[in-house]
Amino acid sequence: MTYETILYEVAEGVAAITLNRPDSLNAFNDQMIAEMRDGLKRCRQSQDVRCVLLTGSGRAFSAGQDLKAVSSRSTDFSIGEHLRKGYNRLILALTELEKPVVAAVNGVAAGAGCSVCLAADIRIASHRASFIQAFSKVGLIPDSGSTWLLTRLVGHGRAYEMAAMADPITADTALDWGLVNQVVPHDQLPEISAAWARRLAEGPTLALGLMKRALYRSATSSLADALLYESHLQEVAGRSEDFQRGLQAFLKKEEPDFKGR
Ligand code: LHQ
Repeated sequence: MTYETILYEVAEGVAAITLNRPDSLNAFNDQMIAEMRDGLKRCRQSQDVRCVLLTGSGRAFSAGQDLKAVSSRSTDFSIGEHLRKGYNRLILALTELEKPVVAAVNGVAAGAGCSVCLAADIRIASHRASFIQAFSKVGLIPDSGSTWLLTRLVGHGRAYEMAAMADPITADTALDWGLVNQVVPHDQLPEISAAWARRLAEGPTLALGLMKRALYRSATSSLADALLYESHLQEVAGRSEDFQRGLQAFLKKEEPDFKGR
């Protein structure tokens, strides 16, 4: 698939996916959802990709669903079907990808654009970034995973406030609430987020993928189940080449050269 609404580049183990419809603040139309899903499939399949870096071109990360595209649909357009066939699969492609996903939030992330941010594993925000659960402004409820992901990140009270009020949350407040990992000066965002992504890509990415799976699963399991699941996944990590490399490097007092296998 050739892409018209996203940019896709791989370098140094990092696949950079840039949402690229800047005139509409990178709002998602059907084509952009499909291209992003295809890009994530490539990331999953390629051994050259050990980390994904998401960002937006222009002044926004993403303004969410393209509302102009929605308004031009016929009256029997089903939002539920649209979500099930598009965004739900996109969000699961991000959260089930067993590779770290970093979002470099370069500007406003609204509606489903905010949900996509929340589905990343690490969020680095420009000081110009803001987060808007814009759904209620158009009479909708949070979707594309926001009810689940946002509540787990910031708790019910703040999630409800964001969803009901739909006010922009600044980067500094987002940091204070645990919604982002770091806030950086706008002009340093590309460099700093790329450094995070490269560092993750050089890490024990097999283990980073397994821990992502375990962390998501822990949200819906008992402690006893989590302990059992950890022991299964640790069995896998413990048989990896990376564990041997890590162990030998520790004994030799060297930096490990992890391969992600
Ligand atoms: C846009 C959009 C946009 C199209 C800005 N669409 N053009 C899922 C399934 C199905 C149905 C519905 O929804 C969903 C999930 C959702 O995502 S619902 C939530 C959808 N998103 C929103 O409600 C956010 C709408 N946008 C805004 O509130 C503002 O644009 C924000 C606060 C993001 C930015 O405000 P400003 O910085 O003042 O920019 P602007 O409003 O002037 O926008 C710049 C341009 O981008 C403008 O186009 P124009 O031709 O006039 O220059 C906007 O129309 C366009 N744009 N968001 N979602």
